[in-house]
Amino acid sequence: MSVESIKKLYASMPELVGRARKKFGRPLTLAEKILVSHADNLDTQVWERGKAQLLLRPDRVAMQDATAQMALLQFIQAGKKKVAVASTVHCDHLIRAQSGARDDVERAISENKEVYNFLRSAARKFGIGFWKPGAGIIHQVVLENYAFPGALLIGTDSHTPNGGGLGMLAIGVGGADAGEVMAGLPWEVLHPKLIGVRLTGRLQGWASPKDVILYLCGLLTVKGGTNKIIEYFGPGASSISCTGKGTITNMGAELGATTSIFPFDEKMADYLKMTERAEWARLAEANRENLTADADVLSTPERFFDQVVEINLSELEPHVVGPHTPDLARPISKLSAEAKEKGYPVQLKAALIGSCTNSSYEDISRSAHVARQGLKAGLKAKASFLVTPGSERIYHTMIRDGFMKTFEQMGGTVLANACGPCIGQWKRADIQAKESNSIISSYNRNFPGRNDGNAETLSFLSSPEIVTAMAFAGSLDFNPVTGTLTTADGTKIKFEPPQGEELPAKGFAKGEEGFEPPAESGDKLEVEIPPTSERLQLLKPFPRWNGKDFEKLPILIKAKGKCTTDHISPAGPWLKYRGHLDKISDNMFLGANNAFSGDPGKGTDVLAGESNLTISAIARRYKDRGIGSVVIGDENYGEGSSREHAAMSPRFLGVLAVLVKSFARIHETNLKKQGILPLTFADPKDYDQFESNDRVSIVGLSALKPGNSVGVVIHKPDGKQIKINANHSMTEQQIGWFKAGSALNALN
Ligand code: MIC
Ligand code: SF4
Repeated sequence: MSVESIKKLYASMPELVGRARKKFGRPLTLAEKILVSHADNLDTQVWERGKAQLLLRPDRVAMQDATAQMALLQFIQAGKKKVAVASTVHCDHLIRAQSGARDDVERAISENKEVYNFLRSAARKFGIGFWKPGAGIIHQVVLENYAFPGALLIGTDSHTPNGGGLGMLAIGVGGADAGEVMAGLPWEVLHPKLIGVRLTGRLQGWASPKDVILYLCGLLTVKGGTNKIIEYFGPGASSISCTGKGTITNMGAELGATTSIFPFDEKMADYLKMTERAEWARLAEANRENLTADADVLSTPERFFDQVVEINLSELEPHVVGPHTPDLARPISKLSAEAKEKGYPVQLKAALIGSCTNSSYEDISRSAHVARQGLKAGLKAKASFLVTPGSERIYHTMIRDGFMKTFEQMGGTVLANACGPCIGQWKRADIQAKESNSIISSYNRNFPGRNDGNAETLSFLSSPEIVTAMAFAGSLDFNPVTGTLTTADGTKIKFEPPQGEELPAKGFAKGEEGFEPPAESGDKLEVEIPPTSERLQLLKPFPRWNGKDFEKLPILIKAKGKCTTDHISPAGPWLKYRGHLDKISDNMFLGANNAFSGDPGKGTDVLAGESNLTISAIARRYKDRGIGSVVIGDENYGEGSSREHAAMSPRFLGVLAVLVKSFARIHETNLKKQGILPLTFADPKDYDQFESNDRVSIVGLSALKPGNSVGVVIHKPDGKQIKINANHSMTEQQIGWFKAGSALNALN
């Protein structure tokens, strides 16, 4: 961000915030101040939480390599010469963790050459900054270089809210949203409701910022934040480091929240100064009033938030969540008994720290303090111990301050500054295929199959310091807060609570400069896509709606239980096809549980009566016959990531409507953007009415209006018809996308 653009935003805020206060007739929360300061038109905008669509002007767009491919392919379709908003691409998701940082980055560069060349050439041509492989994980790099209090950023990754730790609204979106904003359009989002979280007290002992969000995951559940912004405040907020705040806002994605934010404070100013942005800190200090909530909001929050939660940090215990979902939370003191009761494998095969969520200097120094205690007592890690630094700065500071050596001495491996095992880019040799086993990490996601492609891996999440202690124990049956470990000579050791520093006393060490600026003028530059590429494919527009109702469609799959984007479009080995819609579509629903089949990812071609086929194979057969299909789903369908492949593949393979009990925000928008009808049952119990051989009609489509319900007819094989109602949340404009075949078609 240039200092000029920050000055410009801050100069505009007092007037806009003042005008909004008058318009609303009340004081404002911080999130509201930032929203009104980024309104496309403050006066014509309707401000109704949970109802209105906001049209906003983001300050910046960030894209990671796995989603940037589709974002840029869609931007190219819009036919613009240059991006209209400051934007960056970050190469982090495609690096596979195998044998350590240096080798892994080199291997990735050769394996992903075509993709990196495409991203680099497109970035150069269209005026986008490019962070090369190994430079760091998108959210850390954004925090270190671009995030600033009061800003609005959108990013093609669900953990973009990490920037909320630095007082900004940073929001995860699909690639189509990013493409449109880069093309100069305002960004549209449902006006979120507001949850206020009031923090008091101060974290003690083993408790860390991670525990704030793990506790909240248990309290609010993975659906609890949908279409809501979580705004933290209260005296406890300023006791948490800036990067600790980032951990908390990052993982707000696990609550399904639109984003999370902390108010500007000294910790943020310190972090800005430490990352060579003292001038930004000074500007923010001068604009403090607009970077925090109004006084009345702080004193009587229940009048201004839709929901208020109180957390006393002094009483917060370290937590562990999982397996399989981040909202299965308990304090660590309850873990051992629960593991035994539920029959989880107690042995821990791997302990992993770092990732975009938890690789700050504070995290690493506290973990190293635990590691040193174990080493001093003569212990070595019993589980395989992997460390993922978030950025070049962190990596080199870890070497300089001796943390790296400590982790290696305990038997750990330091991986590349990239997503690695967090996104399934992890080549494990320590377990057999489908072997049931437990692992623990300081990451943010733990859906089945997420880390190693094995749905039988039970993945637990905790703070990095707890994970480090657990690496020594190699067992879920250990509570480092109260328990002891026995060393080789029989002595017992009890760990002291971790100690660390929030920021490095000597400043951050500098790594390699991983940034490549765009060309002055991109007019004569070409975007590199080899015509025979297996990794990239230019997009063809999806067909327009033919104006007719959907008649008697087969059900492609009835997803049962949790169906995240990892179930719909798994990552890991499939990441390599993120730029090739046809190829990646072979992964469609591979992880999903089908109510009509015993095997995940499998189903029946009901037209041919043939079972045990992959869902994508069935969809391809229907498509060849020119027949569309519907998908039925459960609660919070599409939870998890921002990957729009989970909407594009179904669209590409002929899915016309997705009918579920409820949707996760980003996925619902992605479906709308790609021209699929996203519907929710008026009565969730209707989910039970759908059987394998039914056909489904969706009727009255030409009368589609905002707020209207839609008729659905279930045709039973014996000719019986059941009529039910479904709702949609489409605006007039979004109905236009549906009719045009996609949002992009509607642009042209
Ligand atoms: C994730 O954490 O699931 C990812 C991988 O970062 C995704 C994006 C993707 O699928 O590329 C996300 O969170 O949006
Ligand atoms: Fe990468 Fe994992 Fe962070 Fe997603 S959550 S950006 S995969 S490190």
